[in-house]
Amino acid sequence: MSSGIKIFSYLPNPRVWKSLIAANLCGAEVEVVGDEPKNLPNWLWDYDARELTEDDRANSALIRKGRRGFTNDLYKTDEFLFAHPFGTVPAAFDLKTKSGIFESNSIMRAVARSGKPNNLFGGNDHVMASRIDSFLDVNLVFSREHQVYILSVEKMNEVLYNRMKSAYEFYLDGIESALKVNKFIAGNFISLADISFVCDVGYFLKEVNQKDVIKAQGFELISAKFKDEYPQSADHLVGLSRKEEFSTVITDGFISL
Ligand SMILES: N[C@@H](CCC(=O)N[C@@H](CS)C(=O)NCC(=O)O)C(=O)O
Repeated sequence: MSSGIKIFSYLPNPRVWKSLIAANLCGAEVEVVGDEPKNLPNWLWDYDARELTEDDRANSALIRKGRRGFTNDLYKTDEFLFAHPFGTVPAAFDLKTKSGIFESNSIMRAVARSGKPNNLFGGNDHVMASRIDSFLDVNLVFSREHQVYILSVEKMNEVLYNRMKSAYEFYLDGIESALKVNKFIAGNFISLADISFVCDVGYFLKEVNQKDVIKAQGFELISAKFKDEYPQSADHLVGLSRKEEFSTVITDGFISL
């Protein structure tokens, strides 16, 4: 068992919440370091992440062009990029080995594996563990489409909109079907599949905050009829978000169904 996990990220971040919720459910140790999104260009991205000093700013070897979600230059150490070859946040480290763990679903899985014995990730049941991973893989595709959609929301076009709509329908059709036969997404117990669902679908429903921007460009909110089209998913989302392990992590008002 590892000694715990440290996560560096912009905050608040639903992708970090996945790990914090998992930690609450399995008693794992998770430390979070970070700042508001707009401030991360003023941080040194490193195992010992911290605000930049004048010397850091003068060190051109640290400067990397933001590639996904950041347009400014970012200051990342070589050690950070060795541990995190894709250079993204949330960026997690195993506290004992300093090994890098990236992708929010994988970080959450590492947290679950580092906690007290639990079956959030499927435990010793390899088939169930793989089934949970299957849900997480589909969730990542949905979440990646969402990231592209949000980053381009002010310059919407037909192709982008239809890609998002189809990723949304694909993921939620599957979740709705799964919830028709089981109480939880992967089976009859709570798993990482449920946690990623709450964080990523909850995040997607914030689309409503962009209603005017989307409508002004001639498009409708993709999630406008979420509750009617996906009733089991909506109930599951609300039910889980009210549980203490979730509600103490999720920012107040995030899930407003
Ligand atoms: N699918 C990844 C998304 C991570 C990601 O794309 N992070 C972006 C910010 S939203 C990033 O760190 N970009 C760094 C850069 O632009 O260099 C996850 O779930 O962790």
